Amino acid sequence: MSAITACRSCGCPDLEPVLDLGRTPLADRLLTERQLQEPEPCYPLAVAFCPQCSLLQILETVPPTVLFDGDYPYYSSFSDALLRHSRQNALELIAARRLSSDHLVIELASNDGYLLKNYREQGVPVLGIDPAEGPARQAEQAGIPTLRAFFTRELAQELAQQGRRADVIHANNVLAHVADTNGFVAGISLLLKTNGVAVIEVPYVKDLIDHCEFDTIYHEHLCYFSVTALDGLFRRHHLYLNEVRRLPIHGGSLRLYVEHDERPGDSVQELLALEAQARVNKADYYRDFARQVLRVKDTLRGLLGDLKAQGRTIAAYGAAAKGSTLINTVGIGPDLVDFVVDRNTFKQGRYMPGQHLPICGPERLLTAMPDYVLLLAWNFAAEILAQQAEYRRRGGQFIIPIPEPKIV
Ligand code: DWN
Repeated sequence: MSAITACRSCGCPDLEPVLDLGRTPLADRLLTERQLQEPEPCYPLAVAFCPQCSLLQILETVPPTVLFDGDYPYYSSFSDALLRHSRQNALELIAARRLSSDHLVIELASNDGYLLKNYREQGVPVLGIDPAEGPARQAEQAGIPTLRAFFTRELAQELAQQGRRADVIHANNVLAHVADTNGFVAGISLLLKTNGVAVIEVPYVKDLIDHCEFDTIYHEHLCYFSVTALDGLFRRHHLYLNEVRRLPIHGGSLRLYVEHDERPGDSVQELLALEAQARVNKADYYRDFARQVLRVKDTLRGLLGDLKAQGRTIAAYGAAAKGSTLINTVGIGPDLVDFVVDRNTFKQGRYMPGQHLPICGPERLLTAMPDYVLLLAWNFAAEILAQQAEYRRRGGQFIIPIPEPKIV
């Protein structure tokens, strides 16, 4: 573990502190019963802004081999909304670029094959790259060839030398996770064919700040990107952001279309202008964030405390990484919440980091009928509330914590 002293992207040493969330456990390190007895490592979680390239970032770097080991519990395929989102993305690219058996689509951080399976179904050759053993195994079982590896400049070089350059590279929710930001982008440049496109999704920092999504800050997420910061990062590697779309997924994301040639569409200029107007590229845009976070934390703690004082029972939904930041920074332990439910079977039977809340299957909501359910996976509120129609019909209520705690 180490703390950076200069910007992860441009190397500027004058990082300005924005928010300090204290020391927290690793958000996806769900504990087994035996591990509950062992000391749990906690790491500083502080956010800073780079005044030179505008990148928001955390200071601590936990080694990737610790974060994404054989126990990594995140499987993309547990959300129907995410599966639909990914399928649309693949089908659109197959049509737009007339992809066929003569092409190659490579996904960096391909997880359980949730996206590449759509290309495979249409006869387009694919290669997944992912270091996390469990999801990679699942992908291979679904017929997706998967290299168990972290994507680096060196790996890109190796694949390019083997003649395995890509027509399309996908990199969803991985650019922010990589410690060597520049090496990763340089690798994309090496791996992408001259007329290929890299389609990259990242959570959008403007949504994070505007909707107070502080729980999406944890050690896996090293960077929080604006279009301004991304534009500079890609240019450094002679890659160009030619189109960008805002998407609702994960609380607000950007989908970037990056190519070797510069031919920017209006969408890039529009978002750069929006960011300049909102001052996303200035430190003062982030100054009030820490105060907003404190306000949401106090309101939520107060609400849960009042409900408990009235004798109400409370559970939580979603053993999400963001849920770990929320419960550990707000201080939501077994005195407030009895259990967490999640439909990822790998997570069931384990315990949330730090607060050690037990994780069970969603059917527990109907058997225990807690009065309230704190929705830790608030980014999938529509999907989860629809699934839990029966719990709500019987009188159960959800608490949505972000951007402002509210009962629905
Ligand atoms: O970048 C990352 C993002 C994209 O995903 C990672 N580093 C880790 C992960 O973050 P997360 O754990 O906060 O992601 P989710 O997808 O918001 O987590 C939702 C959780 O809720 C999952 O454990 C699955 C679960 N779930 C469920 O039990 N029933 C989700 C849905 C939609 C459901 O219906």
